[in-house]
Amino acid sequence: MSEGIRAMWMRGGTSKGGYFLAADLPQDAKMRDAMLLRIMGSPDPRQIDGLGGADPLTSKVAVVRRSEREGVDVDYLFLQVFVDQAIVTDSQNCGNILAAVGPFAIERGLVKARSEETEVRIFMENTGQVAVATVATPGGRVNYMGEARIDGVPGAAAPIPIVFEDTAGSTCGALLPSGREVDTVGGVEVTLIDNGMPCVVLDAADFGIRGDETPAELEANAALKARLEAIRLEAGPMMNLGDVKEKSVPKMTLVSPPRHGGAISTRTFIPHRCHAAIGVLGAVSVATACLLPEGPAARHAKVPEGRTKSMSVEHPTGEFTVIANLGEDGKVQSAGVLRTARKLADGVVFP
Ligand code: NQM
Repeated sequence: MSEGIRAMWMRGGTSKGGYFLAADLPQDAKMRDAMLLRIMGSPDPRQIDGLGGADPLTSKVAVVRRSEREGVDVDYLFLQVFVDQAIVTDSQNCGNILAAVGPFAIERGLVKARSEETEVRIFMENTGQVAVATVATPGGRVNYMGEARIDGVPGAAAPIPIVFEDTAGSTCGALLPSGREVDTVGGVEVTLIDNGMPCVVLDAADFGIRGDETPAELEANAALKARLEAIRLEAGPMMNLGDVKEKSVPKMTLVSPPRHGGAISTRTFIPHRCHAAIGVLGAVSVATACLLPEGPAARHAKVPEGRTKSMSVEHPTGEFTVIANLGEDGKVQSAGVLRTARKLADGVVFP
């Protein structure tokens, strides 16, 4: 294949990847996935023959199209391209890559920019929910420069606030797919939860670790990784996800007491590498677990008062604030997050 494919390379939040118009990719999913593996250079731990960055966080793809849905601007399909296996999966969503979908849609002319700010309503195909992103568009053009900072990304950029609604049970069909706040899996108490991202919440202390170790330390702990994977494989069917051996969900989040004044401290395996920060919808799900009366998160969480809760989820490179808006029933109705994005390259890639 020598003909190039049009793509934009972008950082979205703390992730990075290729952004494609759906019409520019093969319509057949098998052909599309084979092409994306070639573009990223997978399978290969170094992805030396492609554009992937040898890390799950930089081996990601957004496929975007104009939406035909009422009240929606664009449809966004997220694809995770595995680094060292020939797998491309749509079994998870990604709230970080989502952050650059608004700017991309405006740049490609799918959404007309207004002056100052443009609201982009994005249907997330992986999970079937809508996210609303606000993009800075002074003079009708996307502006990436600004003063907003997010932990895990050096420097500052234009803020992209994103609001999620109705994310409960996004993939698992229910916020608590087992019907319980606490289950015992692999001999430890866990919370199986999905408020936008299927997550298994575990108490770091149950694994003989503090919970504030570096990702490198945790990744070097083979016994920990083996135990987490055994729990994950058992949790998959309990979460209505079936056999998760070749899926990137559920994520495995180890929680411990907050160290820096936040609500909770986290270390998340996604699921085989330890995240340098935490995923967006992963953070929303873990923040929601903190609000349950029982479970590993509730054991350690410091929850602020009020119906609008600013929940600071601590992670290896700082913190991630989730603004959780609770309804009268005490359940999370919507969640707001702040992300930034950057256009890195625009051109033609050769599969
Ligand atoms: O949870 C990594 C990321 C993600 C996913 C992962 C994400 C989310 O940081 O919404 O953003 O959990 O695989 O990009």
